[in-house]
Amino acid sequence: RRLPSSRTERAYHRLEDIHGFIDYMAKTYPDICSTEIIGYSVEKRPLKILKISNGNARNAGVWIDGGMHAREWISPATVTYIANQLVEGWEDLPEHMRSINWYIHPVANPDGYEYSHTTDRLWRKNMRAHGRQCPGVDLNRNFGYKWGGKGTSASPCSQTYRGSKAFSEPETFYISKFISGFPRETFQAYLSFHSYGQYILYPWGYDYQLTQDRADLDRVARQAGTSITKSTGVKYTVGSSATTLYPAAGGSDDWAKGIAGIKYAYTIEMGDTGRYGFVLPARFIQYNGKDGVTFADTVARAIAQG
Ligand code: ING
Ligand code: ZN
Repeated sequence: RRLPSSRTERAYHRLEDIHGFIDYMAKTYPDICSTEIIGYSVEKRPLKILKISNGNARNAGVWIDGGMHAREWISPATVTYIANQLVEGWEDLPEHMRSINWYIHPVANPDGYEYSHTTDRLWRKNMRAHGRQCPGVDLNRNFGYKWGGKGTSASPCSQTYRGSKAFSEPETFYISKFISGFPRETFQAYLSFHSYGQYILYPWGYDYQLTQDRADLDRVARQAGTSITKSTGVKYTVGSSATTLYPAAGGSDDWAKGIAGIKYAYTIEMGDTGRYGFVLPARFIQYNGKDGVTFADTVARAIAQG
C-alpha cells in the first residue's frame, strides 16, 4: 500500500506500509528512485532500502537509517519523511542535495518494530531467540568497533545485550556488508536516527576520547542545530555520545567512523525531551520530519564544501 505524501506525517505506520511506500516511490519515480533488499532479519523480514540519486555514480553517498531500536517510532517516521521530501521535492532541491546518492533504510530492526506494534510497545532490541532465556540483541551494541566495551552487557536479558560477537545479527551485518561493498571514499555521511532527547551526537560512543576531526563534526552538528532551531524552534544539544549521554560501545556511528572511514557519522536523538518519550504522539511527526530534513540538508552542504 502506498503512503501518499500527505499521509506519511499523520500516523505511525506498520512495516508493510513503510515497505509499500518504498516500492511506490521506486515505481512512481524510476528516474531517481530504486529499491534494494540488502538482506533479511532474524525472522526473515526483508531489510529494505530506498536509493535516491540523479544517476551519477561518482556522487558522494549518504547513508540514513532509522528504527534500529523498535520502540523509537519517531525514527522510522522521520526517515520516511526525509525520503518523501527528497523525492517529491527533487526538482526544487538545492544542488548540494541533488548531487548526493542517498541510501535510506527506514526500519533497520523490522522484527522488533512489528513486535512493538503487536505485543510490547516498549521493546528495544531485535528478536533473536536465546533458547529459554530472554530474546533480543541491542543492535546499537552489536557493531564491530570496540565491540563489548563500556555500556554493553553480556546477559541476553539486558536491554543493552551486545550479542554473541560483533555483527552476530543479520540486521547489523547486512548494513556493514552493504556499505563495505562500495569503494572506501563513497560514503561521506552515516546518519542514524534514534529517540528521544533531542541530541546530535558524534563519535566516540565507546569512550570519552574524541576523533582527530572533532572540530569538523562539531561545527556541522552545531550548524544543523542552529538551522533546526531557526526553522521549527526545536533545540538540539550537540556533543560526542560518550560525553553527552553515556559511554556505549558497538554503536553504528562508531563503526561508520572507525572502520568504514565515513567522515560525518552521527546519531540523532529526535524529540521529545521526555514528556512523552518513546510514546510520542503522531502529531509530532511533522516537526521531527522537518528537523530531519534540515539535518540532511546541512550535512549535504558540508559534503559539497569538501
Ligand atoms: N540512545 C543511544 C543508545 O544506543 C547512543 C545512544 C548513541 C549510544 C550512539 C552509543 C552510540 O543507547 C538511544 N536512545 O538508543
Ligand atoms: Zn535508540
